[in-house]
Amino acid sequence: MLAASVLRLTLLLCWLAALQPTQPERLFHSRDRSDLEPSPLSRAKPIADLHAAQRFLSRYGWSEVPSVWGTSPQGSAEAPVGSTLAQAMRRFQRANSLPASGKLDSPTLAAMNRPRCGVPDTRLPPQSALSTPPAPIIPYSPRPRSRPKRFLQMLLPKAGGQHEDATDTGTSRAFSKKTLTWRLVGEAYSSQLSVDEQRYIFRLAFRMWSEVTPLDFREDLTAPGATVDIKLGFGRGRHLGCPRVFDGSGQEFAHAWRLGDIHFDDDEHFTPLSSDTGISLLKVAVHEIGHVLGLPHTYRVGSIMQPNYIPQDPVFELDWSDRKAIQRLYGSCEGSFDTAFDWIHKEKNQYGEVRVRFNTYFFRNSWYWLYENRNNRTRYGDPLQILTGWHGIPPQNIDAFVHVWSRGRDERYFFKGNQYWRYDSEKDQAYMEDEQGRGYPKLISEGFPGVPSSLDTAFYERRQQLIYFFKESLVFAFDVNRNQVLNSYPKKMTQVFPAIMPQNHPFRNIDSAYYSYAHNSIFFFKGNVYWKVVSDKDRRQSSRLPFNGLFPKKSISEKWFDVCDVHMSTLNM
Ligand SMILES: [Ca+2]
Ligand SMILES: [Ca+2]
Ligand SMILES: [Zn+2]
Ligand SMILES: [Zn+2]
Repeated sequence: MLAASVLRLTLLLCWLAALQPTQPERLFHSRDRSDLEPSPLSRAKPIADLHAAQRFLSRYGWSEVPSVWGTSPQGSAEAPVGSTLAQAMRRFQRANSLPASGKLDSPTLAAMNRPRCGVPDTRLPPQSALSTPPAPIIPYSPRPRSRPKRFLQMLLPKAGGQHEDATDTGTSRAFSKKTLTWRLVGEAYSSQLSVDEQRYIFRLAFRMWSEVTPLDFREDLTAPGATVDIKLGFGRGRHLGCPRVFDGSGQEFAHAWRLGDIHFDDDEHFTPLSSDTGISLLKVAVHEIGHVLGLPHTYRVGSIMQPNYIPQDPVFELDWSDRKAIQRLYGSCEGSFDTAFDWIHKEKNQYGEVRVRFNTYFFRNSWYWLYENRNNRTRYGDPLQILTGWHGIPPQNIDAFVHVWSRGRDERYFFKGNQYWRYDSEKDQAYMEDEQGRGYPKLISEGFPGVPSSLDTAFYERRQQLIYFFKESLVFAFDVNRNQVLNSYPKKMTQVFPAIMPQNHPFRNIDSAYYSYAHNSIFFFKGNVYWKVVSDKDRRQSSRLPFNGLFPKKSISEKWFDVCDVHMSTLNM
């Protein structure tokens, strides 16, 4: 009896202990993953025979009669036969660099079974038998009989949200606004990565496109769903009420609707940034966003818009062709700069020889870009905040930068308002005080007597050992050795730097005067245009050119590429 009640008590205690959430975390994490999933992982059926290959060619736009999105397995009734099939096969083989036999051999099957995006590859000519959708890159049924209404809204280009692009055979569409909103749909998170991880990856993917276009992307968690421009979600098989059914793990990993939504097949093994296994969610997201923005597939090596997933190191960039393609739709980035300069530094190589190197920087508001002259683009991942890259100088709206650089001197100065800061390039921070123990920042009027405050810009002329300071329409030439403005100055900018073509001159208030070591020339920036100053080399080639003359203005974006703003919310990624 006693033994029985002890046992009962023990059982009760055990039961109570089990009820108490002593280690719920451990329990949760030790669970099998299948516990967390509504159904076991399903696998895509491999393409193994002619019938399946025919469906593949139709589904991805290679046959003459495009498959309708979400078609039933009986869709093969529409599929082409005989020579048409062989033609489609040959097209597919050629695009995949395979011998164009038109026959279903094993390399062709292997190519068809590679993981790929669900957006069809080719734009086929409209079929009179079918009502062709207005955006043929993503074929869909114009009369989806049984589909809920919201799909129609999702599929159809949004009214007023796009414009026709004349350069691209008139079929291309792009968003007409500059700031687009996006959201990872609440009921459609991936079961594989944390929600924060998913949102971070998408934010980064959008940022990569904004780094090379005038577009801005903003995550919007509050607006009504219908007003969000791009909605992203994960699903398996039949998902999110989408007419296009996912196929299980393998083959199709995602699809996108132009000017609309992006779906990811959650049966795929999506992996975060640091992983080198599975399918990089970042890479897939960048690709699908490309579709939403209006880019079709290309088979060009290196492009993010290739239809197949190509495993690479986790760090990747948008290829030159991707950047040019998106800029054909949305234009290139325009904008004025506060200042631009080359940062000279000396480097010793392995033999102890000193080499002079330089980096080009563009400053705008509180951001800066490093410009890669060799690649003719900004560094991947820029802009960055001035605050994080430059220490001890004002974090925004720098007026000017000057590097006084001669045999005995090596001094770098930033100017803002009536003050200036000296920058210690060794310590990578602004000096707190000078050799005499006087603190920075200092007044421009003290350090550079005769030079006005609130400068427009300045640059150092190394051979003459002069700093040219610019304010409004005036130029002040400052002798750094005698520490004074030359007697004959200030002068009119038009006098010191005469226009070659009459009236083609900034006249006053230039943003930046920039000596470029990459071009061995001085450039004046104002707004989104520049004037190049006649160099010695120019005068050797054409002696009639005036000394320091200004060539006619040109657009900055034609010479310096991809200096693009990103949305504030993605500035610190
Ligand atoms: Ca799949
Ligand atoms: Ca300036
Ligand atoms: Zn794609
Ligand atoms: Zn879908």
